[in-house]
Amino acid sequence: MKIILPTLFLLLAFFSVRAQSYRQFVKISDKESDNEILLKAANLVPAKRQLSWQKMELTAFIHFGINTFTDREWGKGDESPALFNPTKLDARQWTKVCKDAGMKLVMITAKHHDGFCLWPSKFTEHSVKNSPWKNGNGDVVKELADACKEMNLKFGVYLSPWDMHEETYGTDAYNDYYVNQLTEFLTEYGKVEEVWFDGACGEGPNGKKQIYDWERYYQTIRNLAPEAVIAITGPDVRWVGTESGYGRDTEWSVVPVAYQNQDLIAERSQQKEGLFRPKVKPTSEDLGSRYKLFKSNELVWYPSEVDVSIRPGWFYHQNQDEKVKSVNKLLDIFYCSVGKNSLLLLNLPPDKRGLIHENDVLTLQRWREKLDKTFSLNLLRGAKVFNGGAEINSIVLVDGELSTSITVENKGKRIVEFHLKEAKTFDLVCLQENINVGQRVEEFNVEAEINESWKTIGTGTTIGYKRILRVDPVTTTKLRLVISQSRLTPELSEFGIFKQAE
Ligand code: FUL
Repeated sequence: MKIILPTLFLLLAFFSVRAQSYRQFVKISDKESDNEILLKAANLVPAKRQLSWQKMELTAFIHFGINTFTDREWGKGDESPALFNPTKLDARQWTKVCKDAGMKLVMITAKHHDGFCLWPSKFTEHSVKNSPWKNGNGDVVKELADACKEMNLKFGVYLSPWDMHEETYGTDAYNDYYVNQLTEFLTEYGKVEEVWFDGACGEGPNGKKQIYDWERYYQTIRNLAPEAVIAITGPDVRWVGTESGYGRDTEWSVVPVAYQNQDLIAERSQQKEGLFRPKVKPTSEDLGSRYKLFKSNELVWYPSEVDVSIRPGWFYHQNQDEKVKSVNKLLDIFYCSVGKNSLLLLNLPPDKRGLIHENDVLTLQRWREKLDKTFSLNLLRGAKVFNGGAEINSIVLVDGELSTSITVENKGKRIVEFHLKEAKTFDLVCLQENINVGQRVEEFNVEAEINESWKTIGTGTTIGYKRILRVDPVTTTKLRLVISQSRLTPELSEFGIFKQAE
């Protein structure tokens, strides 16, 4: 007993400290010093659902609906369901294309701003049930949910809060309608892992705008789908602020709580049809640097998602068949989203047949081939690794496992050095921080030994979940990472060098 009680006490103390320091949200009082604030920021971590979401890296958006048939980007809400008539709809083709491209989740616009529902909702007549497709017996959402299960893909839903068709829009009854639809969705189609709330908010059929009961929507999701992240006008995933495919160079997953404000998000979303250019320049705004944190009184783990379409529009338009983004453009987008501590949500809009068009499929295949070739081999495998001058187990940084990491030692400078057996040529440097314990690195250099002296070949600010630097091709046997500024001891999880496929 003498031993057990103190041990129990110690264990309890340990877990309560952990519980205190490992969390997604923290308040800051006026009395706290800058250092205390930084420590708090550095100890924030993703929730379990945010971590699984982040690790997916690539997800697919499917914009499909009445607009596909009217050739519009935004409907008006008065379209007849009779227009919805795909001739060859095959959700398995969508999931195969997504799986082959390396996507981990597929998210469908179950309802866009026009209010037309791709599933036979009990709460409205404005749905596939009144369309000629499958004589009104079809259910696009079910077909996709089933195809995702078969392919072992996660499933997500975009349910536009803005509804130009629903008569109750603009009244309290609309919040009931919306919650009913969410409930239908989250109870009848298996597991949903992302719910995407659009920022666009306009007038309904009565010319009124809706006051959304966000708290109730969120609570419904937390009750029915606790593992789902709620994105954009939601608490778990932040919209990067552009629809261009390009994220920020400095991307913090810890930001002031103010960035979760729904009105702010809505205001910055596109508010006019056809306006696809970013309202916020991707690099113009610094969200989570020290200066921003010091002025804030609440901080939160709120990671960024980059959404972009493979075509100029979100919905399919035949006249954009030749405007599918090129393989190189998509690679650039990959490096500037996944490679900059964001997740990429790439839109692949099915055509009037109900299939992802051949041009999009071909581009995606080529894109995937290039990515696979590029990342098939981490050229650092087998290298000796030195942390603060001492040799360490060489596997940890190349094992592809986020949760295994090293604490980068501070011996005057924080340096991790790599010695290769033979010279290698590379033009990509890929770094990951162990975000299980937080995001900490604020500034780093990558240096290579060239003609017996160290030369900086790349520099960066944040790393976070993943940072990929594109550098001029370098051939060397020795390279090192120098972390010049960090909020707390950096925990480096992965380090890789790769050569981009020709
Ligand atoms: C925007 C919408 O207005 C677009 O139509 C599209 O759905 C995009 C993903 O979000 O806010």
